[in-house]
Amino acid sequence: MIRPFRIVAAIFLVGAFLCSCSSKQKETEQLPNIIYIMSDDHAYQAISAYGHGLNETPNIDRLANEGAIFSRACVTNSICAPSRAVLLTGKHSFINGKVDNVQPFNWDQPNFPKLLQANGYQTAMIGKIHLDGIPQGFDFSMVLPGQGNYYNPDFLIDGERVRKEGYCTDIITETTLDWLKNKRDPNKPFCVLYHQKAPHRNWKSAPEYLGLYDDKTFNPPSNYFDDYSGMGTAAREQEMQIDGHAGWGHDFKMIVDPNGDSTGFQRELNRFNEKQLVDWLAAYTPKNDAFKAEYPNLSEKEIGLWKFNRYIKDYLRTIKSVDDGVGEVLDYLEESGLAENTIVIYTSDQGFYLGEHGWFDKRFMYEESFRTPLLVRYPKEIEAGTEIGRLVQNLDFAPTILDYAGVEVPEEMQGESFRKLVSGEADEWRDAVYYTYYEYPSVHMVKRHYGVATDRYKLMHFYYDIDEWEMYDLEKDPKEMQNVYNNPEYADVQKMLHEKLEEVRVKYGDSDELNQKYLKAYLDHQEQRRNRNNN
Ligand code: SGN
Ligand code: CA
Repeated sequence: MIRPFRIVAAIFLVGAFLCSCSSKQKETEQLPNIIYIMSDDHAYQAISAYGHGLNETPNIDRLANEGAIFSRACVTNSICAPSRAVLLTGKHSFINGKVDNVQPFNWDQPNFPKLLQANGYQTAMIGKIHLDGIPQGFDFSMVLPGQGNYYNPDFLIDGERVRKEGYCTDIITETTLDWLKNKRDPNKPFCVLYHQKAPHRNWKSAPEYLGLYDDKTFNPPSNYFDDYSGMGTAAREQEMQIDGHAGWGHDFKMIVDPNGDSTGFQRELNRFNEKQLVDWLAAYTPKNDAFKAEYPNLSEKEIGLWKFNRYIKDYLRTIKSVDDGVGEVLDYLEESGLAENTIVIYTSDQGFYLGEHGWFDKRFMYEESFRTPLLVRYPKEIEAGTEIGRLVQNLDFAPTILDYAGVEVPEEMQGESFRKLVSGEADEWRDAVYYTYYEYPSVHMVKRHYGVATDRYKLMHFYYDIDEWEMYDLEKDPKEMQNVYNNPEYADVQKMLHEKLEEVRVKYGDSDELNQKYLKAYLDHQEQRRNRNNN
């Protein structure tokens, strides 16, 4: 005979077992939070985890040490606003319509934050978005209008313009932390887009880092004095040389140039408060005076090297504040117990030239601006120290984030979720990516082009006012110094790349007709602007 208390005990035990299972299940089914950190123009060469030895970014490096680092993450269109439109929509520029910094962006189209919201997420957008109109898909938004300012910037808070005293990078970090700590609903999963303006031109450092690297001399990349003899017309005709197109005032922070002429930089200091101005002048005046005293005796090469140093130091100083902010956010996740269940992504809207080919800026499909840094930490799924060398693209962010959040990825999104790639479960991955660039004629004069990249090769077509092909073998020529298009040794590769290019253009829905359509819209827009200015 079974005694009643045994039956009760058995029921209790089974019940307790079921209960513990379902609470475990609940735990594993808990939706992850997402912190998507994007800076503006942050070259992978300036993240110490990438091993270039330029600077130290201990906090961003934590993501690589505790998660994954991608060595061949790239963008579809290496310029700011289009990159952000691709991030939000998961569609190529020629499909979402935001092909360059001047065309309007249609916020009414579907985007991943809207889909997260519809699935119970709380969302926020803090920092630079560079897309006109009130951001859609966010419970809270505080964005810089356009490019924004480094010092005492204006913000649009849910659409209302407010000036904030202080340094832009710090304000964006503080606002993000405040939202995480005090504003969000702790019962909902969250997704916050934490977007820095830094290290965008013109690289104004925080007051505390104005003297950082003063005691150091940086060597430029080996192709800093490139004469472009192995490249094409587009490389020769750009306007983004540090030693050539960067200005004494705006870029090199001189109020009076070495020839004694006013640079106009003084005007940029009007935004500073008294303390900021005093600190700024105390830091720059002695450096500028010392250079001007030496200037008459310097060779052209020495001046070129000085310019590189002024540029890279200012650029890296702004990154120091970005890295500090990442550290504060990661510390908060640890302290609050959120770290385990929060996916942290660090990336940039594109890469940047740190003197390679003599350049600053981006836009080209050459490696330094085509690629972008990408680091992802998610302890539940990603092993510490993971390295991913496959071609992932900013087109993949929307589908990846939706995948992690358990939201069905809409058919119309063109990227692929890299969730399984990074957790080590994917058997297959793409072998080619597609690239387009449209903003020409414009600042920096990088010609219109499109192209295809595989793990080893790249094929690009520059069009509109030229018709030139370029092809590079990244294994033999990682710095892309020698165009091998029409080199008979590469005849088979060239044929293969043309086929691949055709394949990706068909796959994503691009064509010469679309290029003509966007070209016409761009030229019309320029003409309208000229007419407005003349009237
Ligand atoms: C500004 C910069 C350019 C930069 C574009 C686009 N000039 O015009 O150097 O290429 O933005 O950058 S500056 O006078 O503002 O410094 S983007 O990141 O917004 O695409
Ligand atoms: Ca940018």
